[in-house]
Amino acid sequence: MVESEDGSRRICHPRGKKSQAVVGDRVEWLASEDEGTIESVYARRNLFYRQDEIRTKSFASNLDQVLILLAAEPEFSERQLARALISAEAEGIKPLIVLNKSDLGVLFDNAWRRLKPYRDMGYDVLPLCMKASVAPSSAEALDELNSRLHGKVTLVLGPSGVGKSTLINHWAPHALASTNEISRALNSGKHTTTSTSWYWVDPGKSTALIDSPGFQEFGLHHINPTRLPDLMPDLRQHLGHCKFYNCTHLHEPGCGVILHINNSATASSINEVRYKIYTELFDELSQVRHW
Ligand SMILES: Nc1nc2c(ncn2[C@@H]2O[C@H](COP(=O)(O)OP(=O)(O)OP(=O)(O)O)[C@@H](O)[C@H]2O)c(=O)[nH]1
Ligand SMILES: [Mg+2]
Ligand SMILES: [Zn+2]
Repeated sequence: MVESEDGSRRICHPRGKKSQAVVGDRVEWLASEDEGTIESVYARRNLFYRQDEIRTKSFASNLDQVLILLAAEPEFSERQLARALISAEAEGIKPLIVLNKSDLGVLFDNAWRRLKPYRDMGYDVLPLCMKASVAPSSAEALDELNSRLHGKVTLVLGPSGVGKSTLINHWAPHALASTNEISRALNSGKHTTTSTSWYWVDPGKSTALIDSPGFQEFGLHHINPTRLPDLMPDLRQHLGHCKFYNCTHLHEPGCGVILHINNSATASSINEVRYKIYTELFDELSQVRHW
C-alpha cells in the first residue's frame, strides 16, 4: 500500500527484487489503471528486522524509536526482550520499554520487578494501563507516553496479547485495529494482528504509529557474536578493562566483565540471568556462518 502526498492510498506491486518495500519506506511509484508499481525504494535511514536460519523478516524502516510493549499478562520472556533490544541497538534505533496492564495488581508488580535490571542499565521503562476502566496512575502514564510519541515515527513491537492494537486504537481511533482476548491457558495472545500497518496520529502527519503482529521468536542471525557485548549496555559499561583485547568474556582470566556478575542489583552489576542470556546467544550466533 503506497500513500501519496495528498493522503490517498493505492495498492502497488514491486517491479523487481530491488523494489521490495517495507512499511516506512519512501518509494517512487507509477500509476497503472487503479493500481500501481513500485519503481524504486529510496535509501533507508534504518531497517528493523529479525533473521533466523530460514528467513529474514522485516518489520519497518525509517524509524525514530521502537516501543517494546510488554504486559503483566501474558508473562513475558526476558530472552525475547533482550533480543529485541539488541536488534534495536544494532540498528542505532532508540528502544523504549513499556509495561502495560498496570491494573493487574500483583502480576504487574512481579513483571515490573523483572524489568529492574533494564532500568538500571539505562533503558526508559514506563508503566501503562490501556484499559478503559482507569487505574489510579494511568492518566499520568498516558500523558507521559503521549509526550514520548509526539512528532516521532514509532514501531510498536511485542508478543501477542500485550495490547499493541489497543494502544494504536487509543492514539489513532480511525485505525480500527482488531483486538482480541488472550488465552490464559496458553499464556499467549491469539495473534490477532497479522500484518504491519502505518497509522497517522495527527492530521498534520508529524506523529505515526506502526502496529505489528506479535512475535514469538526473534532471530538475531544477522549479528556477529563478537558484537553482542557492545549491544548490551550492562556488559558494554565494563568493556576495555579485560586482560586480552579480544576477550569474549566467557572464560578468559583477567576479564573485566565477568568480575561484575552478581545479583546485587546496582547500576554497575551484571545480573546472572542477563549474563546467561549473553553466553547462550554467543553460542547460538557462533553456529551461524557469517560472510
Ligand atoms: N487488563 C488489561 N487488559 C488490557 C489492557 N490493554 C489491553 N488489554 C487487553 O489485552 C487483550 C489483547 O490486546 P490486543 O490489543 O489485541 O493485543 P496485541 O498486542 O495487539 O495482540 P496481537 O495482535 O495478537 O499481537 C485485549 O483483550 C485487550 O482488551 C490493560 O491495560 N489492562
Ligand atoms: Mg494486535
Ligand atoms: Zn572480558
